Amino acid sequence: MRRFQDSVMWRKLLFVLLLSCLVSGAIDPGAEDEEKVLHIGGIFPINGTSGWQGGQACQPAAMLALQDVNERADLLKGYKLNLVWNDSLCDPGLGAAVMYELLYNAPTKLMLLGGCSTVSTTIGEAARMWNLIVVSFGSSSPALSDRKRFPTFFRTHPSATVHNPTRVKLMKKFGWTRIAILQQAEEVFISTAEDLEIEATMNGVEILTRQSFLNDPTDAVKNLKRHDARIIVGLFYVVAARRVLCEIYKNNLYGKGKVWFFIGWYENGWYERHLKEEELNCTLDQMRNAAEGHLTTEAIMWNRDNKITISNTTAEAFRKRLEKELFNRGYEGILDDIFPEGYQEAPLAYDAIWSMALALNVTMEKLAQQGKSLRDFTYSNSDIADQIYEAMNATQFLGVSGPVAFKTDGSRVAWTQVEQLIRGKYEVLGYYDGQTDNLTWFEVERWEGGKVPQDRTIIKSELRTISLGLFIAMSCISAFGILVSLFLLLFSCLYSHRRMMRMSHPACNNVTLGGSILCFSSVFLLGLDGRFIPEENFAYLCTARAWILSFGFSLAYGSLFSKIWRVHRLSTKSKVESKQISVDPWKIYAMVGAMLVVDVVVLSVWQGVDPMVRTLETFPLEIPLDTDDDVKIMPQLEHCESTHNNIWLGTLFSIKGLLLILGLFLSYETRSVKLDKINDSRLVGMSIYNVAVLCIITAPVTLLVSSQQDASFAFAALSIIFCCFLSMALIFVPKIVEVVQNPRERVDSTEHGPSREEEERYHALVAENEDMQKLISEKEEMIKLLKEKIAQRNAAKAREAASLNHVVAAPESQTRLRQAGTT
Ligand code: ABU
Repeated sequence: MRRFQDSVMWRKLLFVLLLSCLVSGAIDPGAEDEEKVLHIGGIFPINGTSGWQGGQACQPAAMLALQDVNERADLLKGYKLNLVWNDSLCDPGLGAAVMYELLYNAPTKLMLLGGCSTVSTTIGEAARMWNLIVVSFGSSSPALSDRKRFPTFFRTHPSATVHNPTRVKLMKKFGWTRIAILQQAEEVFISTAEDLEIEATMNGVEILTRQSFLNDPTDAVKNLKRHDARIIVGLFYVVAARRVLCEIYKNNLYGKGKVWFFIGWYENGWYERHLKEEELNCTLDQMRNAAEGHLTTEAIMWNRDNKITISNTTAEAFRKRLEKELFNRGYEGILDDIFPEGYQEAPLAYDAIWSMALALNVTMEKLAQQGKSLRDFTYSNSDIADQIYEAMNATQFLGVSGPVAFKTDGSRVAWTQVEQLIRGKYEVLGYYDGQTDNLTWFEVERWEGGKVPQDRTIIKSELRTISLGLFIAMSCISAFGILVSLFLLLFSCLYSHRRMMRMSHPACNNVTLGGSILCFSSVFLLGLDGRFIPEENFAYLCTARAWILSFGFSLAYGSLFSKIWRVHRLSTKSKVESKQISVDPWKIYAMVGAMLVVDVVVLSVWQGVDPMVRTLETFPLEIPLDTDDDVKIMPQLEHCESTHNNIWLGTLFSIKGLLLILGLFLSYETRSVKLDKINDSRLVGMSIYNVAVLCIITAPVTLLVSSQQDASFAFAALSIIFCCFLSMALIFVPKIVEVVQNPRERVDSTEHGPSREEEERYHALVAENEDMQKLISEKEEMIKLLKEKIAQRNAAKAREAASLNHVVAAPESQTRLRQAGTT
């Protein structure tokens, strides 16, 4: 590559040294009579090694035009038009040097003819200082349409912006809404890319990335790959295009699923040439493979309807003449359809000379009326320059490139042609007229894989739903649970008069059953998801789940809790007090009601302040197994969430959690209490253990596995089902067994059972009996006391009597003693 650049440098230096000799030698030898010759200057890109070297075919075309113009007696009467030209190599510096040589060497040039955007930009900007009109046959840069910067610039070559509506039209046709741009860092391509960005964005096409390079496209192409670009518009000269193509091959950015838009003015087989000179690291086959299938857009440069044009010839006749001329000049490859660069633009060069000649002709006639001549033109004569400008602006004719007319910005209006490289040959796919937005399409495009490539990987969002089998199984068990609850409700009502039922507070049991029915229903709601509920109704489902599960819990657990609460209260009173406390159903209802009120308050505030909505959790993309299309699956899982979800859940869980812990404590405290008034207190306690333990485990685990819909649902559903069934079993199975074992009690109690009055009397008698027993025991106590007192008194009396008897007996004994002593 370095050797190649050095050789280019040497060629440029040599070129500058020889420039002046060459310019003077370029004067057409036919223009001998200087007085009768009008001179125009020409700057052609021919022998360069980069950029566009279209002068190879355009210079011969311009000479043919010059010949034709000079043969016309009605044009520029009495004058011959002469073209003084030189090669710019499509190098702006050399282009400027050629221009200075043309201007600072006699004779005076009336106009300048140029090609290649980079050179035209230089000379187009400077030409006004010499009052020179510049006409370009090979400059596509949109920047050249800026009248302020290029006030005297005209071109027969359409602006590169004409491709952009065509490209966008195709993108819309094939449904591509995301494209990338790769551009060479030259003003022509920068301004084209800018225009494309605007055009694309206006039409809803997003620019994924815009990569730029000066000479080496390696990094830029890698970046395109990194961005996963699929539809790429490439804007570069042909030498750079070959480097890009080689990188495209190396980065595997071609073939199925990739579409490249290239500029259409590269000559046929451009990707097969100069591979060695340009030291490309790709083989011919690799270049062919990478190039296959790309699309090109190009303004139509050859008149398609083959009408007679201004030069009394048809486009086809001109083509033949040009090919002969090129062959004579040594381009023998044209026999094999290998054309020199600029072959496509040759009609533009031909028509450019014609438009200059026509404008000069009109100006000459106008000047003649003013007694002036074109020979009066000097580089400081703006008057004649203005008149040439006016004439150029008004120029209209049918040329070999089609109808020639200039817009106010000096650009050419043109149709565009879309081609595709199919099996190594460019096939015309259609034409587009940007002015009428009319696309003529032949439907001959060919896509590798048989399908229009996508502009990106299609991401299909797929809702993760609860496995249908699991949902059906849990729903069936819950439905069965509801039926069992209803059966138990019936049982509770039918046998409510049995002593065993009465002593277990059927009202409380019925509330438990009601709560269980709601909990079972909530299982069904927990299993409903986006498969069954439309997105817009999902928030209602979220609300229903929260309300029904909360209410179900408060009813079922609340009634158990209130029962154990009463047991605890009774067990902590003295026997007498405890007997006086009656267990009225309203007290149980009040406690459950209080829990429901708390639920209503919390849930209402939650719903009012921060309602639950449907949110989607997304998971890493997955590759589908059943298709080789460019599709990826984005799994999503629906959740019910509020903005401050944690606060609301925390509040609700804290309240319920406290109740569960308190329930556990009360159950433990009353574990060995046996009360007649509440005969199933131990079973209720066991139910509470069961509910509390399961809830305390389930709530956090369900939150932890919330991203696994099946596990989370199964865990929650099984806990609810298990809690409900176990509580129902603990409370009702002993009662059912009792009813089954003693069916007679039911008959007795229902047919001859005591009436309410009898029952009250019984209670009164029991109370009276207890009072009497108390009285008796008091009396017995008193009797005992009195007896003791009497016994004490009697004992005292006895002692008194005994002492009296002793006193009376003493003299007698003394007498007896004395009597014995005297004797
Ligand atoms: N069609 C050739 C255009 C070359 C250029 O704009 O420089």
